[in-house]
Amino acid sequence: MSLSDKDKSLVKGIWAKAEGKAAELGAEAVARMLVAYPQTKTYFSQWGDLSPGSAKVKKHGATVMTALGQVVKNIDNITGFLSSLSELHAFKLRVDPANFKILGHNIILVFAMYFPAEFTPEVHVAVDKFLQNVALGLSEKYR
Ligand code: HNI
Repeated sequence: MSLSDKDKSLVKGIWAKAEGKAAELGAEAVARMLVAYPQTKTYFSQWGDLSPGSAKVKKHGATVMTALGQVVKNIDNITGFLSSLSELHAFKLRVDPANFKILGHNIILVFAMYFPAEFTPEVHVAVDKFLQNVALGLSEKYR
């Protein structure tokens, strides 16, 4: 499902609003993923404390959102841009790609929480498509 020009501009627009709070949004999304979908915790067992607000969870939230911000800047070449991260998640981290959708869901949720006025149905569709493309891009090397 490719992104239309309108989708791309809506994604860029909401991202511009989110950018200043990217670390906070990412931490919230990752923390919620770990609580609401506890099967995702297996990949982070070496971290010890996985509770919301823990230092590692905060840091990883910032890492993921920074990467997503870079994807937004490369929105015309999502799969190409994510190729090395796909390789890392596939062969080194061995993350089941089903989890990319789970994190995407939590990211959408956090956008809706933080930007209730701006997160219109049109923005929702655009961000959802964007995150589906990110999940596809990250899954590219799993073959
Ligand atoms: Ni993910 C590390 C980006 C989803 C498990 N992940 C990273 C890094 C980036 C990143 C960037 C740091 C790479 C490096 O050190 O070079 N991850 C993303 C993005 C998404 C995503 C953009 C989806 C939107 N990762 C997931 C999911 C899981 C996941 C859904 C598991 C549930 N990622 C990991 C693990 C690491 C990781 C595990 C290593 C963490 C560490 O520091 O030990």
